[in-house]
Amino acid sequence: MGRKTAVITGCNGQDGSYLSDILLEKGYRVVGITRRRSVGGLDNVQHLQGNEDFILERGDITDSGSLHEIIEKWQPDEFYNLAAQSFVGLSWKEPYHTGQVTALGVLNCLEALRHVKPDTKFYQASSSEMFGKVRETPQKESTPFHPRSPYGVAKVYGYWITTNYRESYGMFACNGILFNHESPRRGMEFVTHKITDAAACIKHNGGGRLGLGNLNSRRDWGHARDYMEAAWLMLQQDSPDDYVIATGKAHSIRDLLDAAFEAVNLNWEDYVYVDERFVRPAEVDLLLGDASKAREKLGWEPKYDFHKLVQEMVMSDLKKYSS
Ligand code: NDP
Ligand code: GDR
Repeated sequence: MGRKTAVITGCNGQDGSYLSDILLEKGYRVVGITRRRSVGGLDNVQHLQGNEDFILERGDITDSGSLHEIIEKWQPDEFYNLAAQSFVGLSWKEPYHTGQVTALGVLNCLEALRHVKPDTKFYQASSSEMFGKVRETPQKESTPFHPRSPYGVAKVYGYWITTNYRESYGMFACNGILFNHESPRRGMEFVTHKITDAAACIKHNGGGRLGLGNLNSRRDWGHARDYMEAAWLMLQQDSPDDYVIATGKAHSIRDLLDAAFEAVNLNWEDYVYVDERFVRPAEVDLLLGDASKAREKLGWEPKYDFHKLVQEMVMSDLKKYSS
């Protein structure tokens, strides 16, 4: 068999950039889809520019014609749909846009594949946010959904339409139900990077303030690179299925503050205040995943734990300020 071609939507996002790295290391040709932007660059895939196996195509998952054309042109073996309006907080301010991209965008990908190349293996970036107001702890593949944000609701649609195309058309379509995963490539508005960046900035400047929302919520945080290895593994199995990917350990925002500020020898309580603007209309209090199925069937194990993850992010932010 010749080398494989993979299409990745959202390739300049945190996950898309790690998945591009992983697939290129495995010898794939990677076709990354990005939207037009007025200003600013493709920071997360900057290091791949010039690699002849990494091809950028303009496209938008709300524009089905662009997807048809790219699939027709590249005839992918695998298609990873990572594109989304992925920020939960914004989804209350832009619920319609979130639905168009995060829910109906998935349908556009599936329809384009069904018409043009239905044997392509499909990965949908589903989310632990679907569990929302959790019915059991830890959450596993069989746990019922109760989303708590327009984002979570949109992801539930994406999950079910992926399942439906598997059941209706026999497509090789998988849902990765991924719990929070972070890295130095994480967007700055997510709480992990907001905190590690602030710790580094306050250390560098000798002072500053950090406004946050709810300090009591708990999340199961892992590293994006580990989680993208799991996404790849899902598409290498004999049959399509859905998998929870998580570390099995939950920490609060306070724990995150402890770890990040400890890494720069500061006490976060001297700098942090609660800013109501970051408190959400409905909160997900606790997410904790049980990834037993992925461990058993995929042989997947995370390499990073919470402290190693926070340490890597703080060190990367410190480097940025001192350079
Ligand atoms: P990011 O927000 O970093 O990346 C999302 C990417 O999608 C960005 O590159 C963005 O492009 C692109 N995008 C947004 N709208 C469109 C559109 N209409 N057409 C084409 N591309 C678009 O998210 P992550 O990398 O963190 O997450 C990847 C996926 O996994 C997302 O679907 C997210 O919802 C999901 N997920 C993430 C988890 C996490 O903890 N990180 C956990 C569970 C699920 P641009 O750069 O132009 O904005
Ligand atoms: P989340 O990530 O909503 O879990 O979604 P985020 O980092 O935004 O929030 C985590 C928790 O921190 C609390 N919080 C704050 N959050 C932000 N962003 N900013 C703050 O100032 C702040 N203060 C407290 C939040 O209320 C929340 O409880 C992420 C995204 O990557 C989704 O795309 C993905 O599906 C889920 O993880 C799993």
